[in-house]
Amino acid sequence: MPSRQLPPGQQLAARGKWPVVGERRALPVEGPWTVEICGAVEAARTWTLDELQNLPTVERVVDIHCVTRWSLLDVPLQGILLQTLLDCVRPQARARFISFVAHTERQHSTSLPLDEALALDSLVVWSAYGKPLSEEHGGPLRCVVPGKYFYKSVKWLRRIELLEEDRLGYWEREAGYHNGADPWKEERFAASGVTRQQMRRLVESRDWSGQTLLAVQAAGWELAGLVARNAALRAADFRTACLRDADFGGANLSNGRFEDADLRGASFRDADIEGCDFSGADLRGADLRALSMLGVTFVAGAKQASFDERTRFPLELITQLADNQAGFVRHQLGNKEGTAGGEG
Ligand SMILES: Nc1nc2c(c(=O)[nH]1)N[C@H]1C(S)=C(S)[C@@H](COP(=O)(O)O)O[C@H]1N2
Ligand SMILES: [Mo]
Repeated sequence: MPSRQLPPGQQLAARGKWPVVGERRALPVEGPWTVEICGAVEAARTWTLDELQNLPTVERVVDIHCVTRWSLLDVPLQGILLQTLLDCVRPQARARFISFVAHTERQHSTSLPLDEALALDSLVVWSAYGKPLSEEHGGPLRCVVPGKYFYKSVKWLRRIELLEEDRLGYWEREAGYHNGADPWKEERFAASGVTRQQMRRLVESRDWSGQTLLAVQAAGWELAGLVARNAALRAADFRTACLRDADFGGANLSNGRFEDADLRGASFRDADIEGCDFSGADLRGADLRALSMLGVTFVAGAKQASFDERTRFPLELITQLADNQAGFVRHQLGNKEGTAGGEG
């Protein structure tokens, strides 16, 4: 068991598995990997990976907390402190924010107040668990900002910019991720952008297909037969709602709250349900052939999701669940062997 506590709402990732989240690869580079520091600094400069590795390196053991609710404790890393690099370029007095930019198609980035990034002992890292970082985890070079949700840790780090004004990162801008990102305060998502009037209209129409509705507050609502195909519904609150036969096919429901919801006959086919909480939900006859099950909860204390022989559950996704969740699901499906869960 871990010696330290997990932040609220987090669970340990399945043993020995480090999930891959977001982009999976960098753009190709010619020659050696480089990283550049520019912007509000006295002496901008670029290092090759080799040159970096000849600066004073550090080894750190850090905890990783993804906003989709999985955590890894005690990850041994090797790299260099951000402070060491900044000492070389000397930030100007007007530099108040720092932006980390990836070498990827969408120029992925994230940002932090400069003083926070330094106070947290941010690292630029090339090795984890004693091995060079794999490409999917950001190799050859990524950022690790301990003490923030992992979306503040850019993979394939290519450029560090010192800024006077903040520049929102990719997830913060496109997905409404909270710019604070403190896992101990559960700063997961910025507030909902949906007005009450909009919500009333949505409830009447029952058709949310293709819409982007961040952090919808629909706890306790009567939404049977809702059609929300391919909708972007991150961080929705559907606790105790009636969602019988709802169609969430292809929707993005990451971090959704479905505790005690009535989801009989609902479809999550090809939906993104990472970080969803289904504890106490009625999943009889539901279709859970989702894209991924990372960080999904089906049981919390006495609150258990109910399955029946018509519940469709892809067996190959069970291995993505935390150990206790996987155990619970196996038990549920095992009780109905031969009838449910034959999607493996
Ligand atoms: N370049 C880049 N960096 C990124 C992301 C991304 O999509 N692109 N996703 C972030 C998110 S949300 C998380 S949780 C971690 C995932 O890192 P991992 O795949 O090594 O677990 O990377 C972060 N850094
Ligand atoms: Mo994440």
